[in-house]
Amino acid sequence: MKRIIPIVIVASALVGTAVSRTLVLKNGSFEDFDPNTGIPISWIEFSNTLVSTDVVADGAVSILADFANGAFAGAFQDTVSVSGNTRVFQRCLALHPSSDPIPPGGAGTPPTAGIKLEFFPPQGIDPAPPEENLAFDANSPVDVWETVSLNTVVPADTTAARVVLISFEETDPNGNPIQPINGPVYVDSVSLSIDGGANALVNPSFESTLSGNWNSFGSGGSGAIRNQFEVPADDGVAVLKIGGDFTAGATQEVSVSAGQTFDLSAKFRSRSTGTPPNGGPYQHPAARAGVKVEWIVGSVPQPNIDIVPNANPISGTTNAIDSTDPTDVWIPLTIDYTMPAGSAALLRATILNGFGTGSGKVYYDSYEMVLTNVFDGSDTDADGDEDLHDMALLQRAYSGSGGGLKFGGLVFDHDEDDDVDDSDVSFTLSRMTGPATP
Ligand SMILES: [Ca+2]
Ligand SMILES: [Ca+2]
Ligand SMILES: [Ca+2]
Ligand SMILES: [Ca+2]
Repeated sequence: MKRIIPIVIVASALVGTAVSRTLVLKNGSFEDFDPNTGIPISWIEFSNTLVSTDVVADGAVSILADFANGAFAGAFQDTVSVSGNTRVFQRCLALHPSSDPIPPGGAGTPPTAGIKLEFFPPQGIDPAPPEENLAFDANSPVDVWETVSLNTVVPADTTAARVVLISFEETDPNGNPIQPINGPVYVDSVSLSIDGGANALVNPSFESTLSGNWNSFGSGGSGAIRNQFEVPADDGVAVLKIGGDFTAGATQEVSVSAGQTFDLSAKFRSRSTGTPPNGGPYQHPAARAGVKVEWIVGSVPQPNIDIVPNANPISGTTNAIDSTDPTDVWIPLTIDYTMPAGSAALLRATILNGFGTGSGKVYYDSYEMVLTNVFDGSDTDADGDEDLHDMALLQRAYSGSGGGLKFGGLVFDHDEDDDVDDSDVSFTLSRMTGPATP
């Protein structure tokens, strides 16, 4: 179970402005490792990417991705799930040695190494339960339009809503329809007002073809279709007809934001003429129809921030090195990415050596990844507090004004000037919370 990071949306961070930070990457200096295997704790390695004492930027070991035979080599760590507008900032040091550097690649694709930020479906951010008003049933009068409405507020973390016009039909234990067979239900004049605005639905009166806006659902021949002439429309000339022996209806998705008022209504009608299931009254005592909303948590951003050429380039981001970079020096790599509005993802941090032809070694050390504007202060272990555990790292990361960033400093460098100095210490100390869970 991944920890859920509660998202507090604050004015977007600007360089030079003090911003709060949460460190979400564990063991980024690779100092904790299994002595029998050389695999660093909290990391999943591939192609024998193990700790090394050959060259080190912080502590006693780095991690070596040896691109020896054209296979990708590296390691990754799944961190936390976040939703839209969260800023993700990664920093890592990489070195390729003059004794076995990244090769130029010859006629083939030049090999590349670097850090990646990969997006997977969010974990632990579950959509809020659906809400519904199924007020139309066998007791509703026939041959007149009845209004069914649902008035609610968009729940937290929600970025989209699926409006559902539905006829809910019970079945017997074998999944067969229950007698008496029901007649269809007709729908017209659907209205969705978000924060009191104009109708947010496309084709709300079914005057146009349904394809591309309303999606029919239902099994066993049940479903929703556009209909004219069977009943007089409430608006225009066409209505939606939901029919068949099983639960069926039509859906349409709209973008929403948490906290917005959500006022949905639609007109429902059944008819006295004809014979079920194609006509006749909506008569089954257990059947009911109405409006429903299913809440949707954000979509996963695409594509990943990768080391392959021209992969989702981000302004201000340098996340890859190749044969043209100097050898035997630690080169800083960064990814500075803000999750798009309406998105959500589990964030995977990856180091990687590969892509292209040839072989070469790359060492990595001092890998940090922070979220900004999630926690007001310096939360070094993503547990939602700033306590003495967090303070213990401040002393280690202190570098003084202009002193550069030591490993562990990224979560404390609130003014983003690449040091941890007295102003960063003041910012941090004034935001002590004590332990969130004693
Ligand atoms: Ca290290
Ligand atoms: Ca209509
Ligand atoms: Ca903490
Ligand atoms: Ca600073």
